[in-house]
Amino acid sequence: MQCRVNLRAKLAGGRLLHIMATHSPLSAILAEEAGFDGIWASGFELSALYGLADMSLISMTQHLDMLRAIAGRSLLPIVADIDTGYGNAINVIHSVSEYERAGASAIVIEDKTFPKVTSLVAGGRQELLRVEEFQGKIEAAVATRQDPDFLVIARTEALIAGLGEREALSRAHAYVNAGADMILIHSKRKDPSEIESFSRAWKRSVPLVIVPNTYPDFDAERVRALGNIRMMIYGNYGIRAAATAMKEIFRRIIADGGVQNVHRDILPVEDIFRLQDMEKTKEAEQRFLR
Ligand code: SPV
Ligand code: MG
Repeated sequence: MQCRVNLRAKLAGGRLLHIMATHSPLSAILAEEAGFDGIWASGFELSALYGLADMSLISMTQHLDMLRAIAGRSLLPIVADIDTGYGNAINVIHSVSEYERAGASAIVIEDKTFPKVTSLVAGGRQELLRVEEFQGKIEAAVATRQDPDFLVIARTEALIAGLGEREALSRAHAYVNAGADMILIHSKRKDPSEIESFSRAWKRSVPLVIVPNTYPDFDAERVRALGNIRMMIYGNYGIRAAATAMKEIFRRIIADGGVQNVHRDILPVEDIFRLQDMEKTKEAEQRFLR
């Protein structure tokens, strides 16, 4: 049996890791084939898949079910976006054991209050937890994990909430002191200035994670130059890519009055059979159906 790639070992290799957002096993298979280092089990993407706002409306069970399905079809390490941890430190204890058992290699937990509001929406209500309370949640996550290689990544939304770099740094220090393996620093500025400045000011050995959704020009070369960012999560690119393709093809089918043109521009069904592992199923039919 093949084993899942060890994320902590991959990080120890020293390379900047590229983690692709997914919302389904199919998108995870495509991310693996494209060559990503890991998968982001994104709360935003799964909410969007259900046609819902990313505001703690998707339950832990729904997110876990999808993560299990993804883990069943990809051996890439999965970084689980558990939002606020579904409640207080007691909820975090329950979620960490569930996510670890489901096959996640890491969780990202953010310092917002439950229910959360998605980070990037204009005018979003962004309320942060007291530092001590969030430290308790990190400590609960660290104490609960069974596998020492399971990463607990603390995400501060201080910049998203407009509280500035001092507050972001002070929270990041407190979260490292509570045992976080990495710090995710999120920003919704259209340029990477906040992230660059935070990264330069960050002197701890614990590495940083970023989600360059609103500052897409910040590419791997620029990120590597800073030296302490070790993971880039492409936070909503899976669902946006899927929606872009569906929107355009659906529009053309209506405009053309049929599928006579679009069929040339989309994957043939044989490619979907391959993604479904149809060959293996046919072999099993030959062998077992009598
Ligand atoms: C997600 O993908 O669910 C994220 C990233 O948390 S963002 O939507 O940019 O906050
Ligand atoms: Mg999220």
